[in-house]
Amino acid sequence: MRTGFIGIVGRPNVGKSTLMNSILGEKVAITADKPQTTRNTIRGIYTRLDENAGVQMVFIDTPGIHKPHSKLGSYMTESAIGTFKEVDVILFLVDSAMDKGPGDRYIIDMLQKVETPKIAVINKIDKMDPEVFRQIYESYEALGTFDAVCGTSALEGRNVESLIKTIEDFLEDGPMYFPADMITDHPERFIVSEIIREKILHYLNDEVPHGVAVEIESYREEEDITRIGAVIYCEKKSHKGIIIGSGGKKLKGIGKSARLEIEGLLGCKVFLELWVKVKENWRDSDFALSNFGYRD
Ligand SMILES: Nc1nc2c(ncn2[C@@H]2O[C@H](COP(=O)(O)OP(=O)(O)OP(=O)(O)O)[C@@H](O)[C@H]2O)c(=O)[nH]1
Ligand SMILES: [Mg+2]
Repeated sequence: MRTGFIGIVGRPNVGKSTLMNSILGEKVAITADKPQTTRNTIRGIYTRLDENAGVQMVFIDTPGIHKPHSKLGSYMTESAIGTFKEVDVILFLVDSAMDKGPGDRYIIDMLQKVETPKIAVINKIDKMDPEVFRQIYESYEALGTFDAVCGTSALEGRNVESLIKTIEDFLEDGPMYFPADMITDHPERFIVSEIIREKILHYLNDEVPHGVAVEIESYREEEDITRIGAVIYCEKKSHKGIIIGSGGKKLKGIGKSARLEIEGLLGCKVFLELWVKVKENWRDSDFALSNFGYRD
């Protein structure tokens, strides 16, 4: 059986989490049309059992690599870069925006120093002019840094199968790391807190969601319902007001859409209670970061 760990790295917002979900055929990582959505490394397991040769790929979706402005940002970028040497294959994702701008160049320079097999994945081909795609494709081939170059649409699932085949070529025989039916090894509580954070990212704009952390305070599984209490921490009093919204409307919307998705995940009825609290500058507090799980 061919098995291995595959790191998905790149600038923020290029579609790393969407690609991992598309490969898995299930949503494990949250996604949003905003940079710096993913904050931790998120593992997703793809297993295919064949009679002769099965495969298990453990994907590690990472935070977008960016110039950090807080301790949280440093943690995010460091945890992404830290995967380079821990995996068997690296997928470097790009899109057409800022093709090989300073952000991409910075990552490529680092990747050049790493021996691990590397695949450049040009994502979002669904909204790319074929000529632009051809140019980006050829420029990545010409770099000589990558062992293969692919184009995908993670959103539409285009070329995802062929990317899986390409990854397979770089894997060697090895042990199965996880049971065949396991899709992630993160606890449900973590996924639940991420779903709530995703809805906040979807409902709110500007700097508010970037300063939000979600902590699950209580989690009680009863016979026919799971009761979850979560605190949404934000950095400013004014942000608290925005999250709650007039007459509590925003928070209600966030809570309802989170609850519906959590019910789908857990397969049971969910009672979700949300509170909003202010914790000033938590993104630069070592104590808060480790409480929220943003430190090792
Ligand atoms: N059109 C198009 N949009 C895509 C594609 N893949 C991802 N997106 C969109 O791009 C946005 C960012 O996707 P994410 O998967 O959250 O990106 P990411 O690289 O994980 O972002 P960070 O976690 O912030 O680093 C979302 O709005 C996705 O729906 C694609 O193939 N085509
Ligand atoms: Mg992501």
